Amino acid sequence: MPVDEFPRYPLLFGPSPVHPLERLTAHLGGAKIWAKREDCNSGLAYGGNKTRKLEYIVPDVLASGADTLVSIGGYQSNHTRQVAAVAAKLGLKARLVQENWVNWPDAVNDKVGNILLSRLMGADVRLDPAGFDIGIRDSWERAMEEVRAAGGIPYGIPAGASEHPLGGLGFANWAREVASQEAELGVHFDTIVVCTVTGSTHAGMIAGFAEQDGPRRVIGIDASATPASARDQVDRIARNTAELSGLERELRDDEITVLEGWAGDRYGIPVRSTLDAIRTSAELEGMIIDPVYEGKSMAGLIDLVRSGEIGADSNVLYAHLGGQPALNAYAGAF
Ligand code: 1AC
Repeated sequence: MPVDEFPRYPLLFGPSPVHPLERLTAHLGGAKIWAKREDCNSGLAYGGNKTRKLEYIVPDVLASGADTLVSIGGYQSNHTRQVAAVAAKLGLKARLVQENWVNWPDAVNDKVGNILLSRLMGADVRLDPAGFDIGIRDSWERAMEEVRAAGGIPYGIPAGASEHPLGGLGFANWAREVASQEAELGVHFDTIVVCTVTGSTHAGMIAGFAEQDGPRRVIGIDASATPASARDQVDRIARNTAELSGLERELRDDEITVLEGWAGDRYGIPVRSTLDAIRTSAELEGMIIDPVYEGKSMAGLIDLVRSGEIGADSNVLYAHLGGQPALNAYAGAF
């Protein structure tokens, strides 16, 4: 069934803004760069990419009769913060497993930023010592059991909502939104640059753009530092989402591009190019990006434009996914 026929619970202000990054474009001296801002997409706890995905999951939550959303991420998970916000908005409880995904020495890493916001919104936040993994976790399944044992009705949302069967639809719809914004602006974005970790943001875009005509590359920049698993996950979710949303052909392998080289050695640990990209974006555009996701995808974009891999005649749309609430946990890096 086409994506616009799926039930959707509105959580966004409307289409997220698209605007040119003129000083960054001039600085790099190549392709024209624009941004589409999921960091300004909603009034729910600063919004972000997961809020868009949750629009398609909430109808299923409401139909299930659940009273508790159960989700998982790192201490500085944007996803769990957005789940906490949606739970607050719906009058549900949130039980969050916050794993120690990033061995980051800042003493307030488990106290400020995303995790602080989740606590403020009344979520039951439990720290777990397990390290980074994008797959389905026992701790998350145990949390659901515990909610059940206490008489609650859990609704499980996996990390990044990515392994959820409806997790790709939000960004399949994003692709449609881009097409109508292109018509309004009179521009065609031949290249999309997006950060990839758990995969459903990137995968949804691939499935959504596959319905449209016109040459377009969707370049996922790996920030997981486990690019083989990230690529497998993007591939699988893109194909599932394409099938779910009625694409009448198989996706081609060349539609699934995950580039590595900007993640450093570990998820969540910024490297020199990450910090440079954060400063460049802040100093030239006043656009705040973060050390875990957008700092890495922006570093990729900068190198691809400078090297000419993205040609000077391109119009590039940079997907800002809204990771910046984690910044305070990284004060030591600056
Ligand atoms: C990893 C899913 C992810 C988050 O915010 O927890 N982006």
